[in-house]
Amino acid sequence: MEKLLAKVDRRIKKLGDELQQLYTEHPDATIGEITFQNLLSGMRGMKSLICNTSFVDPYRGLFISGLEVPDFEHKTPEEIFFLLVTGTLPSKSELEELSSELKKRSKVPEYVWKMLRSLPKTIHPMTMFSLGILAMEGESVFKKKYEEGLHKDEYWKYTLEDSLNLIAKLPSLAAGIYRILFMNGDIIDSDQQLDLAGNLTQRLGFNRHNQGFEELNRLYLVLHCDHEGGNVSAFTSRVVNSALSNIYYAASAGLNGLAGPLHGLANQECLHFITNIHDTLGNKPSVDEIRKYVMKTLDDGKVIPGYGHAVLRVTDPRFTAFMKFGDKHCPESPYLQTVKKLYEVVPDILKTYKGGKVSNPWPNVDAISGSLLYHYGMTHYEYYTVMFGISRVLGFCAQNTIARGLHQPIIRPKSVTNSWLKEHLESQTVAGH
Ligand code: AMX
Repeated sequence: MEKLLAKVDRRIKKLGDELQQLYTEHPDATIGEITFQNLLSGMRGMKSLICNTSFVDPYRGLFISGLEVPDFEHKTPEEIFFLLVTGTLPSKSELEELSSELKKRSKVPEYVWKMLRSLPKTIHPMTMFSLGILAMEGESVFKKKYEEGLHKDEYWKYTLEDSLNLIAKLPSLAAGIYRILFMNGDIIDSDQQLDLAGNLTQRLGFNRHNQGFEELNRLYLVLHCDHEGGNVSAFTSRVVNSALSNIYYAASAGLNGLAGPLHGLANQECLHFITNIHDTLGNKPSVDEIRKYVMKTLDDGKVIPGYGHAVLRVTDPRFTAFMKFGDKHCPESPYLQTVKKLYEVVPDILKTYKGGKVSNPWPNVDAISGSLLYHYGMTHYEYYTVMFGISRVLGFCAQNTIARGLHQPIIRPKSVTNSWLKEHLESQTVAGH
């Protein structure tokens, strides 16, 4: 772990020095103003958090330390975690060190399986995933060290230590949930030779050489890793960890946010949407039929899953990366074909829908990801957000490690009441006159 620790240490020092210098030079700087509209619109666009793991450009999508999606889509989840937390891709020896650490830490404790097996089969896999992580909270090294009296400067080291312990177990935990809920319940052992994505594929019980399924899983674990700090799941994990609740609490909490249909559950919703289209219109619906189906969905007061975004204003480059994969591996898939037909009609419809109120009519990552899993035989679409979640925990872990290294305080914005607002706005109007 020495190489990783040394690099994270250097990065934290550099980021901390930069912030300190900026603050010294601009102590009274204004970053932006808060409008009434911000308060009403879920704080959309309000700059209120520092996050250096990644950045989302509205017109170019996700950046991780200067790399865009096409630059890193062929990397492994291990390389991506290293990139998120250190700001650089690992050298061969750095990657070997990280991979071997993860392999050593991959065993999920027996009590977790016992607890998961005792749950009703009606439970959602995301609930099991979140519970499984929460159940391991007692393993937190950060918590133990904190109880012994940990110096603030060391917080990040044990946040990272917990992060590695957690990340290492995620493929096993997630695959075990799939086996318990949808298969015969047998847990498949890990293969020490395999990386995170290989292990996930093997433990799910799929043939690892099934025409690219392992490659798809690797891409899946890479593309969903992080999307800066303000999205529901990352922000939740940041808030929870800012109270020094350890990474198990923070990851479980973040995943509970990811489980919402307007966020990570949208991939499940998309597949549901596509299978409903196929059930109603057959496996090869025409573009016109799809257009009518979309219009009816909107008329029924529902959203079109997989379309729109709080930050992006173009087609999500992660959508494009999955599309490239689909075109290479399964161009004839009826699911992929329907995704393409939706792409042909939905943006034009959303551009004028509700008088042009939809800020972004273009597809996000969830519009396509599930259809590829479905093609490979993973037809239990309730499970897709768990796949998203394994990857997103990489971002939670990296963000919180750095936040603790920078000694960022507990997150606590101010809320106001209607009467406060009324008085404030009225006093401004009087002042304006
Ligand atoms: N279908 C129908 N209506 C949509 C829409 C869609 N795909 N996207 C936005 N709208 C509507 C909103 O519901 C809102 O209507 P309202 O004012 O009557 O409530 C209006 O357009 C303005 O919203 P917005 O500024 O465009 O979006 P937002 O920033 O408030 O919300 C998001 C963003 C993603 C929640 C929204 O686009 C949405 O619900 N999309 C569908 C669900 C989805 O794909 N979520 C996944 C996002 C990516 C992720 O987190 N994984």
